[in-house]
Amino acid sequence: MTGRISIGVLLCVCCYTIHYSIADDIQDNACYKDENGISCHKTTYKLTRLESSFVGSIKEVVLTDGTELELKTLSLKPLIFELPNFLSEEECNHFRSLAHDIGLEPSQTLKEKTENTNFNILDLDGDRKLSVPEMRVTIEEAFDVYPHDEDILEMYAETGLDANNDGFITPNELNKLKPSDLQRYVRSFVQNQPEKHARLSNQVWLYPDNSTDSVFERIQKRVSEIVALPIELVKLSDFQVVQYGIDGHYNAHYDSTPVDSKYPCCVRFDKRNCRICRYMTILFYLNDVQEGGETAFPVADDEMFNATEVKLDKRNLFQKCDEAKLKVLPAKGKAVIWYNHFIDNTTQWLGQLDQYSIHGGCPVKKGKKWIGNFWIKVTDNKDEDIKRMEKFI
Ligand SMILES: [Ca+2]
Ligand SMILES: [Ca+2]
Repeated sequence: MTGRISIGVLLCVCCYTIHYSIADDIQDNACYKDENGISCHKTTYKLTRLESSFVGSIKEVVLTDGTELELKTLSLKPLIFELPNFLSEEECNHFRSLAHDIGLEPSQTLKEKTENTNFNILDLDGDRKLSVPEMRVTIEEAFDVYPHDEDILEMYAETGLDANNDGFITPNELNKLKPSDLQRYVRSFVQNQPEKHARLSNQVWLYPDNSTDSVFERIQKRVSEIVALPIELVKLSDFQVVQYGIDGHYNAHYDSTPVDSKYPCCVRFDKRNCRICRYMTILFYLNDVQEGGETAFPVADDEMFNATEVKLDKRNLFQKCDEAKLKVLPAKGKAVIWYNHFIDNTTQWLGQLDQYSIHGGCPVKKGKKWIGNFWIKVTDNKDEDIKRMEKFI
């Protein structure tokens, strides 16, 4: 068995207002702010990160167009902020109607789409056999399907995989099952159980070829100003609108991937032999949800963070949303922003993935939920990123 062992490596809730202008935070003297957002001289490009000293702090921000916003810190690990009324009612409606006109399609994760017969067997405790939870997590990671422990036992009974019926799968027992047969079993298992998919929603990419409209341009500038990143970098972002119906959810996941020298970061929509790299996520709520649909961060500011425990017990938000350390309530126009990565000290560019940034969408209980995902994409190749940014200068 090829084992892979995964080892895990005073909330102050009060309101405190700081009068603040983003201009004070702009990268350095080589950057400036005008009605187009933040611009910098290309030799000085570096990533920046907003600062916050405690959870609950509120900064009042005035944008160049006069818009007044409140930036509230929701968590430090990962660094998360919320901004009520970041989008106007009209802007929310604009994105929804555009998404509707283009047409939304069922969301499918990469693992659901592709043949996967070369997956990791997750023997988390290293005892060279798979317990029921370890098999469950193996299936979750391989196929983005979330069975319950009882489903695993049913699978053993139906396939005869657990030959000696002791609830553990040894390498010998596992060898009798072909990966392609396991994949077939899992796909047929999940067919009529939509809640056991990692993700249940419809989605559409807006502006995939960088074509844009005046509303979107306005939002890009607003994002650039708020997060104090160059407008040219913000313009490299992807924007996706997602709609969740009743029971619609997205189990906890990372929006980005750990640094890995074997796989470079993907550029735009080319997803072959590369990994997805998104420095920041800016999530917009495009409507008010009647009930449910919170954005959950299972381990936000969790002093007891343990990567193995996250894998085993914290990702199934369809079942366990209430156990999340932080749940953000949807509200039309609100933006939630967080950092998926740290900044690399040497390059001042994309650094390590923040393991605390795992998050997802709780099931919608009543009504519909519409969101926009705005991902600030930064790759591990700064020079190439700058070349791509230059076409917007
Ligand atoms: Ca084990
Ligand atoms: Ca056995």
